[in-house]
Amino acid sequence: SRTYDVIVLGLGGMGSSAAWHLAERGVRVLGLEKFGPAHNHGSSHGGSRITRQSYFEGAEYVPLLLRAYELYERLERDTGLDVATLCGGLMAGRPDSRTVAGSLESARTWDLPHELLDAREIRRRFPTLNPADDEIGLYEARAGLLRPETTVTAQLRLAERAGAELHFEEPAIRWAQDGDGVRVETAQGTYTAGQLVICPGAWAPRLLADLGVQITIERQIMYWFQPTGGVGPYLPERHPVYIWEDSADIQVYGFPAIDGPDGGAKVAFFRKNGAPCTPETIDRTVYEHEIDAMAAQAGRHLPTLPGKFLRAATCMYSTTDDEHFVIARHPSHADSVTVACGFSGHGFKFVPVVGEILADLALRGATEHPISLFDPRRFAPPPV
Ligand code: PYC
Repeated sequence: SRTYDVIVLGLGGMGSSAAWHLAERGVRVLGLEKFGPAHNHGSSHGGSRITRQSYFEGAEYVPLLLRAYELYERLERDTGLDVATLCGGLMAGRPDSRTVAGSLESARTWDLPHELLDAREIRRRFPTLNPADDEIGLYEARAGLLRPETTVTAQLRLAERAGAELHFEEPAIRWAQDGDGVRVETAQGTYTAGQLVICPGAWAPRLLADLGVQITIERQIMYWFQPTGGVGPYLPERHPVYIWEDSADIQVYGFPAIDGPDGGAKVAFFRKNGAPCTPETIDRTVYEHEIDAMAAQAGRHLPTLPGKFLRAATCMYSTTDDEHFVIARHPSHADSVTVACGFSGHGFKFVPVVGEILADLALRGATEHPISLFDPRRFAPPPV
């Protein structure tokens, strides 16, 4: 068997970041990935992901976002790739909606630059958007979008440049603790290392069966429509990313048109529970009734958007019961295994900082980043 300091299982958004940070710290890294580089079988594809700092999911996330933004810049500088477009973002809904009130709380807690826009001002600044009179929006100029495939490519490139050995199309068959370290078996061979970092994405229920965390894999759909009258008003120079809350379980989110005049604009449901699935059983067909429901919901807020349906694609969320992440030493293998999973549909914007945290945990057993919210032991049954 071949021996490394650290093996990283899974080279999607989180694993490619871990491989990058670990390799830059000078340790011998092996990365193993079931598919090819920056593939579209998991949760890191579809051309765009929202990034934002006034975080309605909790003010605890903000310091991690501030660091992630620094790292987007480093990724761009060191690779020349176009990772982020900070075109601005609008978090819209009624003033007491979680999307608006939670974003405002984070903005105030961390003194983040933001503006509160009433319905009339939203319509004036962004003529494509049509809020109801009782809706408002928190506008954040530093919000925007990340290109997930480009981000993963940039992280892989920097990992390799720093000396990581990356094996694609080589799924792990099993991993196990092995003396003081770990052993990973694939069809090609057996590898050993002092430390294992597992970034399983939607494969978490199989690869982390003993973690003690319930993770539900959900089928999600992304849609692209060509707006009536063309993409002009949707170009990123003029159009923000947005998350629009209609009710506790209906949030629509979308992007400016980043794929040229014929590429349309992407829109999707955020918090509409997707059908539970596995990576093997997910139904990749998108049905007429689903497209109609998306067009109807998007049309309420962006009347010209669902002009013509162009295409749709599926991806997966890995959702924990409280929708907070899991990033920690594995409670049952605390000396040698670190895990990052359960990103619950809102993790991609954190990828460069999650890799930094994983490198800290794998090499030092601790990190200065605030991660107590992500401790898997929060789900442990209370002692009897
Ligand atoms: O985290 O901003 C986000 C997001 C939007 C849609 C899904 N996640």
